[in-house]
Amino acid sequence: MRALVVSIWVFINLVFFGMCGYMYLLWSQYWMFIERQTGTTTSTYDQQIYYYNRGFLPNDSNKTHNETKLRIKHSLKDNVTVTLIKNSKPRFPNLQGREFELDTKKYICFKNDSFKNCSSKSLEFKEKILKELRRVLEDEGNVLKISAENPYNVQYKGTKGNFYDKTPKEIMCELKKIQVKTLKRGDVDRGPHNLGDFLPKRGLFENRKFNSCAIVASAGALKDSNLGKNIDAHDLVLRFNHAPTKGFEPDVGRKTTIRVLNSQVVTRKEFNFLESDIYKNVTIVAWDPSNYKATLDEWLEKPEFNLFPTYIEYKKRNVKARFFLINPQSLWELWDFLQDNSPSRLRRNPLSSGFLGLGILLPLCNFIDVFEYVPSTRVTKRCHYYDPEDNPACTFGVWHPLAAEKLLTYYINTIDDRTVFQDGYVRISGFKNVKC
Ligand code: NCC
Repeated sequence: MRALVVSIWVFINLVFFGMCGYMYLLWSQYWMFIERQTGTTTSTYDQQIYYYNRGFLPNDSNKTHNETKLRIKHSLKDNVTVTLIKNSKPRFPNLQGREFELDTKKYICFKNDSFKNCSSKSLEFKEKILKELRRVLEDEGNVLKISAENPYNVQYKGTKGNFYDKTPKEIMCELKKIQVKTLKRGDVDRGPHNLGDFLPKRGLFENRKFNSCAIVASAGALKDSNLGKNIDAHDLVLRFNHAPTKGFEPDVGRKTTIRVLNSQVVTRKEFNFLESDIYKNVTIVAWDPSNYKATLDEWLEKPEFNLFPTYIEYKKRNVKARFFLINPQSLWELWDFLQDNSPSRLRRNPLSSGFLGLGILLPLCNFIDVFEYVPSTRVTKRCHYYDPEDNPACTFGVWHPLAAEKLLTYYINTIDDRTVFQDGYVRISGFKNVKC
């Protein structure tokens, strides 16, 4: 009898405390949601989104509204009213946990480190960085923490999966089905300003194959990396946007075969696209996102940044130039692939140029070394190797689903962890070597 009373007592207590815990969780989530709506959150990643979109932090009151407009990107168009967020303390503990500790020096191997010691440093770092990427990915999927903006009207109808449930080979086989297409002359029925007349007759490197290819992410971690010679030893080198080589050769090399540019770089005055030498004597591949379901014609009529006049002008000035435009539908095919293989909801924004670069090279190369995309022990808060600005969002992602891109890229990597986390590159097999 006594045992029965005790059991009932324990049971009632369990139910009571369980319910209290559950209500506390709901309550704290609710207040975090309210804080987000009223713009008083201090979540590190939310601040970074703010920073990323506007170019300064919420409490940086020196910036004027005009500067704000200049730095606004993609979906936040000029008529957005920007309200400065007050920097307040959260009323409830931050359930996201601490920001990633970017003091990664202790994981760097030195000459006098034994092989074993270096391997364990690499392993420790790997666990830390992957955990952080996973945390960001989970946060992105939590609509209570992150805004559920959907500027491209993405209507994903697939089934979210988890790449960990598949083998790297299965992932590669799925990826192999996606063809990143560039527009050819016949694809466009003249189009705006007779664009069709200026497009190349063939696709990008249609009849060429390369053995070794390098993708140079523009990450701050390339600074002092001394990777220049290694990068230049590849048959093809792909770089992004306005990332320079001049003055940075020891770290990033001097060879450039392809430059992948987002449409801001092609269209905005500050990048001086038509004049700058950086965009001469290289193959250029530019991309601009369409709406998720848009047809090619709809995009041609209404690109996000109007890159066609500049495209045509460039082709007029450089008749033989190899300048390609990505078919925007390929961007969303890649996005679908990533969402099909990510357990949580991805940001409804296009992938970064980095993952697109990989998609472009996979059919062309025997193998691809991707430099400082999966962060190595050199990672700091620095955004780019060519610019002293600190912004960890560039590495972990806030606008593009970078965390998902990087986790998946690491999963299909074929080289040892020491190379990935100490030397700073992953190696991905070209499609030719993937037998499905
Ligand atoms: O910064 P960005 O990217 O030009 O970098 C090119 C690619 O390198 C990888 N990267 C970069 C920095 C970092 N710390 N880690 C990284 O892994 C990413 O894969 C990235 O794609 C872009 O993708 O085109 C992007 O372009 C910039 C910007 O438009 C251009 O640099 C021109 O100024 C975007 N930033 C802003 O618009 C503020 C960025 O969102 C994406």
